[in-house]
Amino acid sequence: MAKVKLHRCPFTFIHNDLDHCWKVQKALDEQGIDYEVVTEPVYPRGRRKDVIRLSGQHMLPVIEFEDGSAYRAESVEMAETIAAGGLFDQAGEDPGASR
Ligand SMILES: N[C@@H](CCC(=O)N[C@@H](CS)C(=O)NCC(=O)O)C(=O)O
Repeated sequence: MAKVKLHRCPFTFIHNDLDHCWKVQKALDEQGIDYEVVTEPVYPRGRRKDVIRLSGQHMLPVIEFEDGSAYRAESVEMAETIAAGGLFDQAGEDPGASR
């Protein structure tokens, strides 16, 4: 299976569902999806240049596919999509479509 990049906040030590990035990371783990973590700066948000380039907005988490496309939605929806096995259906989609 293709590897994805999880662009997430730097608070990687928080392992509970109050953290939006962890929620999505946990879903990737549970599905056995191979991923690389890319930690993004907290402030200023304008420093998240890759995130903005990929998804047209600055919120995290964002998943980057090998084809350079990205997936960003509310973290709950992202986690549900991943849990349902639908992550790779999002590749090549407009990342703003479900924001
Ligand atoms: N409601 C959003 C919240 C996402 C969110 O707040 N993500 C944090 C990182 S865990 C973030 O990007 N914070 C920086 C900011 O608010 O600019 C979701 O569930 O996806």
